This record gives sequence, structure tokens and C-alpha cells, in this order.
Amino acid sequence: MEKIKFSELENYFDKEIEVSGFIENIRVLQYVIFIVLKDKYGKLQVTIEKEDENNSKLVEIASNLTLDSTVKIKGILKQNPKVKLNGMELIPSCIEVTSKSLEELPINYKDLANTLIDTRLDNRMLDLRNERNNYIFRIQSDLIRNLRDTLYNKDFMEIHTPKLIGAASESGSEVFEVKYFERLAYLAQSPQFYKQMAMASGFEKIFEVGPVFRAENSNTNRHATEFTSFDVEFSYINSFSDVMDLEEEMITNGLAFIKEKYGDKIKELFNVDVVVPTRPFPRVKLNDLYKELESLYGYKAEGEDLYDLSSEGEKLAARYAMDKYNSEFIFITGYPAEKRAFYHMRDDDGLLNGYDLIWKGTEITTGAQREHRYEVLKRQAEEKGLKEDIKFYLDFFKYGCPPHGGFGLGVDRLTLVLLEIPVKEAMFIFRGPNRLNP
Ligand code: AMO
Repeated sequence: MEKIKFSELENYFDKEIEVSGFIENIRVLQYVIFIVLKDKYGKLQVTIEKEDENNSKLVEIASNLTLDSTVKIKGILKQNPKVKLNGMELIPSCIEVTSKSLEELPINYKDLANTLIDTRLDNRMLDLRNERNNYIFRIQSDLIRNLRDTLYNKDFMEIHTPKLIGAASESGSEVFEVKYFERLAYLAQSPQFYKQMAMASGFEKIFEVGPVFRAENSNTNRHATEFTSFDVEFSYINSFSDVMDLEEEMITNGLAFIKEKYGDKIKELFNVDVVVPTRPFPRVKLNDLYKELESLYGYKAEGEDLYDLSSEGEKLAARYAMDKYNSEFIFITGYPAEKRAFYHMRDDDGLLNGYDLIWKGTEITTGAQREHRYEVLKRQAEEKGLKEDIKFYLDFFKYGCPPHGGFGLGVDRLTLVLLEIPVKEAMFIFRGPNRLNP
């Protein structure tokens, strides 16, 4: 039999039921013991009359209960308007302690205001019992399911690519090495090559939601060394606008769904208003953006910024998107090829047929049309000094490969921007330069 959810108890009045949950609270009074049980869906009061002789065993068990233990309780569910908690109580006949918690918890997860994030992460299983923290992952799960749904409705299929790879591919500096029997292997920093191989395999429309690894020693509020990437790739596109269109549709659907289901809860727990974007999202070339940022806010892009937005540039791009388009989102296009991956298609001016998507000042996606012409691709790879290691990849394009494009959307980035929280909170289990536990 399925466990009864505490949100569905009203279907069981005057029936004998069995419920399970954590002990949220215990109050031992002169004549009565109140226990509050909690499950994922709500809370339930359990009332034990001490005077009742039949209850002596229950009183003994209840007197020795510790908070946060888990129990299974059998009893009759009664409606009782005097009970503040949902006007109902369980009158138990049997209590079984299924797991006893030690008295002293290392953190008080009910009030985390003064607990350091790293202490919380050390005790993440308790930290996540906190309602707000628990909600992060319900929201994330529903959002990702909705993104998947948009793709399934368009006949995309999910694939699974290897994370152990034989050659450091996109850029050698960012990959983790692992000992692989007598040789070295690497942890995939993106499924990029394999999603393109799926196009050469005639799959046409694919996606993957999976782990990627980056050996970047960045300690920021938005970088992790392992994170989850939502990767999409599809064939027979006419330009990278098709890729932006698809991503826009996914995000708009996803946020409409999340606002409907969690909008009030997100406001209550995170003080964030979920805004469903209007389409199309603004699309601006990097060069044009810089002209605007200079004339509007006096920002002058120099050095590295000419190739990519700095974090200050991203913040200003967001401000510009809001001021000019009343949009939380902005696509930036027209990046120079120099500092970008070799596999993107370029236009006649040497700019990429690709984009970054910035949401509320944080990059959440890179996407592009890919270079699918073998000779051009080979030349672009060679320009970046890539040769032997990617021979297997170049082979994908030798025997016919449709024009295609796609994008990589960081699931953790999406979550942290949506709820305006740091990356350490947005990941179920965070991995960073100084953290490999729990
Ligand atoms: P890129 O390297 O831009 O592109 O990564 C895609 C998206 O992944 C997220 N992201 C990160 N999230 C958390 N911690 C990190 N260290 C981190 N680095 C990146 C961001 C980013 O936009 N192969 C291309 C994608 C493609 O063209 O399809 C790629 O990996 O949200």
C-alpha cells in the first residue's frame, strides 16, 4: 500500500490508518502527550491521553521519543476543530520507532539564519529538512520536467553520453584527469562532441540532462566543479535564430508552469517574483551592446571584455535589458571567434553564429549553430592548436552531417537565478574546489 500523504488526510476521517514521518515536535503535558509528525506534504498531530490505561505502552514509547526520529503510527484519524493543526488528530493504537535520532542535532535546521553555509553543507541532510531549502529541489525538479516536456512534445529524444573520455577535448585546461587502468582518462566538460555525433547519426533532435565537470578554481556564487547541464542539439536548422527560438519557448513554458504552481511559495520563501517572460527575448550584438552601455551608463569595454562579457558587463547588460525592453532576459550575439570554442559556425566577419543568454545578470546558456562542413571545421580546430585529440570528432563530419545547432543550459545556474540564491544552495550536493563532501 502506498504511504498516505499528510496533504490527503481528510479522505481518512474515522478510519484506521497507518502514517509515517519525522517527529517535528513533542509536548508532554500532565494529562496528554502531543506529537507533531511531519512528512513531505504536511504535518499531523498525534494525541495520546495519559489517563487511559490502554495507553501505558504508548506513553512509555512517546516519553522516550527524540525529535527528528522517524516513526510509523497506526491509529484512528479524528476530526477535531479544537486542534489548531488542520482540525484533526490521530488517536494512536501503535507506535513503532523506525529510526531513532540522537538528541543533539549539529545544526538547528529550523532556524539557519546564523549558521554558516559551509556548516550547513557539512550537515546537508539536516539543512535540506528546512522547508525553504527543501522547496529549492521540488521547484528545480518541476522546472526541469517542464523543459523536458516541451522537447518531448516536439519529438526530441533523450540520450546518455559517456562522462569518461579518452582525450581532453574542448580546451585542455579545464578538464579533470582520472587514472584509467594503465593510462589517463578525462571527465567530460560537456557532451558537446557526442550531441553533435548524434546529429551525424541521424537522430535529428536530442537532449541530455547530465553531469559535466570543470577543473576551474573559481570560488564564486555561480561556479561549481561539477554541475548539471541541460544540453540540446537539433538538425536542419536554418540559423542560430532557430536555436534561440527553441530555448525561448522552453524557458517561457517552464516559468509559466513554475509561476502557476509555486509563485506564491517562491514569494513567501525567497521573496522573489517569478516573471513569465514575453517573447521574443531581446537579441543584441555584443558590439552594439557595448555602444549602448557606454552611452547609457558610461561603461567602456576593454581588453578581455571585448571578447566576452565580464561579470560587471553581464550586470549592465541585464540593466539595459530591463531599462530598454523591460526584460529579465537578453540574448547576446556576435561574439568574436578568437576566445570561443572552435566548433561554432562563424559569419563572414569572423563573428560567431551563436549566443549567450543572460538572465538577471547571469549567463545561463551558451548556444550556436555548429560548423558542420568538414574542411572548415578542421581548419578552425587547427587554428586553436587541436589536432590528434579530436580526430575522432572530425570523423563525425566526413560522411554527411546535417546542419545543426544547440545549446547548453546550466541547471544549477537556472535554479540560482530563479530563486536568487548562491550556487552552494542551488545544488543538492555542491562540488567546488574545496568541497568533495558529503
Ligand atoms: P558553456 O561552457 O558556456 O558552454 O557552458 C554552458 C552553461 O553551463 C553553465 N556553466 C556552469 N555552471 C556552474 N558552474 C560552472 N563552473 C559552469 N560553467 C558553465 C552555464 C553555461 O552557460 N558546449 C557548450 C554549450 C553548447 O554550445 O551547446 C558549453 O559547454 O549556465
